Amino acid sequence: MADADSASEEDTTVEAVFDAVAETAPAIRAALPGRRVESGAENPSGETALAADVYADELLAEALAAVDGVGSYVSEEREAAVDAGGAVDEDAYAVAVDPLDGSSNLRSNNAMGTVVGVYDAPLPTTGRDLVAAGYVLYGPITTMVVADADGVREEVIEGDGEGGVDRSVTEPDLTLPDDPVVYGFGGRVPDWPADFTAYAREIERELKLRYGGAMVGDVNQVLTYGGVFAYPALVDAPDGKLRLSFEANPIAYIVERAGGRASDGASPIRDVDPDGLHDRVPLYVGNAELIERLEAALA
Ligand code: AHM
Ligand code: MG
Repeated sequence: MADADSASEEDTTVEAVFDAVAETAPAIRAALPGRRVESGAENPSGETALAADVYADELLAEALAAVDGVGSYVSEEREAAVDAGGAVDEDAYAVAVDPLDGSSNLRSNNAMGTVVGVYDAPLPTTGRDLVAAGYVLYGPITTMVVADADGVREEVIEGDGEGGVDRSVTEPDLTLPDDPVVYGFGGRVPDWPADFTAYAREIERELKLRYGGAMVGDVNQVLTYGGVFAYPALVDAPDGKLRLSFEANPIAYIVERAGGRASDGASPIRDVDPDGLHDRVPLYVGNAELIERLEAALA
């Protein structure tokens, strides 16, 4: 799908993907109060899924697999890709989704999100094959941030989950502020490697801590105020916690399109070549200068 002739077709599919995500968001949100309990199942990363994770995955699978030009639906909640017509159309996109990112925040009623990456190749592949990425943030307001060939925009999404959805663009050209203000780092401090701890000690003297435990919420603060978010390599988990295809790559694409940088500690996230769909990777994103210092600290 890389040739110039198919450019408008690409745009139409990307647009249709985010139309489907926007239309699903109010229903996912409306379903949260009754789905704070465990589903009884584990996801492919070995974590206990909540009923809300499972339901969000089902709604998104149905909506995204129905989009013309989407060949496969790939989810953090599923072992394997769902064929959405990809077998008959080799030009189709693969859409990778973390249906409910940060869902452990549901019990304590804090922010969560949905993460979406649109890849121009079957997964697993690198983030260089992303043609667009976005996320929905279920905060006090439901917002959707979309990064594509045109740049990054923020929309507010309103709706009651029954079908009708109102969308309004609140920020047509989202870029990282030059002067960083906030930072948020995941994992327990005693589990951090010494070189990352030394970097964190510097950063905490310069910036203000903002950590909410949902990557989408924490990255959205970095995009809003400038700064750095990390879920670092841990001593006993050198690949960190976040998944490359569903979390790190889409967030890397968005932050880079907004003028920032995204690293695995040594190289751009989008250069990481995965072995499997559910591979994990350390993630460091934010203002370029802060990510360059991070890479120097870990070198
Ligand atoms: P999830 O997709 O299963 O919810 O896990 C990912 C989340 C991220 O949103 C967040 O950055 C991280 O897990 C927080 O982990 P912790 O609770 O260990 O700080
Ligand atoms: Mg997640």
